[in-house]
Amino acid sequence: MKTAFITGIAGQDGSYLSELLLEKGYRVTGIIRRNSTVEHQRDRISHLNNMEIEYGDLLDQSSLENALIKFKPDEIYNLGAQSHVRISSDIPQFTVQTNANGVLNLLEAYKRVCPESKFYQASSSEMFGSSVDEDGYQRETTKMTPVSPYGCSKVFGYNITRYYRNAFGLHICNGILFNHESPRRGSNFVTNKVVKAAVEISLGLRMQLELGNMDSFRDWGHSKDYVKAMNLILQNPTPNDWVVATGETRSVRDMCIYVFNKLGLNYEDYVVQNAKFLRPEELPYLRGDSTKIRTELNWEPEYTFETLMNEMIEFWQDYYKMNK
Ligand code: NAP
Ligand code: F7E
Repeated sequence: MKTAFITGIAGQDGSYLSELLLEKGYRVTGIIRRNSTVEHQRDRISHLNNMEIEYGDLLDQSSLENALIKFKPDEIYNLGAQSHVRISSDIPQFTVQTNANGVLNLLEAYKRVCPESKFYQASSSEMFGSSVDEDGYQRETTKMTPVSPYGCSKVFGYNITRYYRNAFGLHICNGILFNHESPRRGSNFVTNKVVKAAVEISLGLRMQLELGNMDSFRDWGHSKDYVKAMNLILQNPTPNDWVVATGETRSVRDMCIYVFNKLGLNYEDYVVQNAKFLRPEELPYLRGDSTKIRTELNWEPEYTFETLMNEMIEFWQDYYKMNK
């Protein structure tokens, strides 16, 4: 039985990855942060049994070392992060400490305690920032010109993991994942914010939805498909870096049109812009070329944009049926 150790285990991806690895027969372990209210902290993983979870923090290296000594993992998935791009400009230092120094803390603990394990780093398409190749895609070779504290912190995580791989011969891989969503996505990210609000409007529970920039484009996939890629990436005998994306891009406006139409509504009657949701610098366009992982590791997403959105709509409709 293989043991996996996951930081960010109670986050969106951590929860789907835990499900996948439990199904595959792994022993699943991880850390969660201390929080002043414990009630909702494990909501995304409370349906899963047999997980071994300790308190720990990417900012507290002793907690990372203790966890690795205790669990002796074969595979480490570093998913813990301050993952909200707009909020990263409100709390830039915390973002960089967690997403950059936190990676270094975990790498040092890993190198000392269990260097024979494999290490997955959750890198992001936000690292490409304003760079787009001439054919309109971002891929493994695209220049990285990040446009947010979050993007800058992830570029550090990407470079420092590559350094540890090259310098110390460690089995470290980066998944450069484009946006991926699900009903478990935090509802201050745009997909779940739009779907939740549109369902509430359709049920007469609210009148309006305030958004920021509706003309930025994103390549949206489903978290369930993307955690399969994370696991596949660590099974490849040679460590490497991989872009994971659908290859399709849509604007926030296109997404609103789809979701509101599906509920029999016209988004223009309900959506207004509020400058507080605009970003100091916007990343206008993301579209990933995932040819490498598709051809070399046979990864294919099962969800389409439409099935992803439909699942999220159904989730909120069921939620309000149960919580009238
Ligand atoms: P998420 O739902 O925000 O989960 C992040 C997790 O990290 C949360 O459980 C959070 O715990 C934990 N965390 C935050 N600060 C921490 C710290 N100092 N020490 C330990 N844990 C900490 O994000 P996600 O969507 O699952 O994303 C997973 C990873 O993939 C992140 O690294 C993200 O940056 C990266 N990524 C995501 C996407 C995407 O589209 N979802 C795309 C590319 C890359 P709390 O609840 O206590 O804050
Ligand atoms: O924004 C626009 C916003 O916050 C998407 C993270 O998982 O993916 C995610 O980062 C777009 C942006 O995700 C609102 O300006 C308009 O153009 O859902 P988001 P993100 O910033 O792309 C990357 C790959 C990650 O790695 C990150 O961890 O939607 N937008 N109006 C809005 N966005 C939000 N959140 N709220 C609005 O009201």
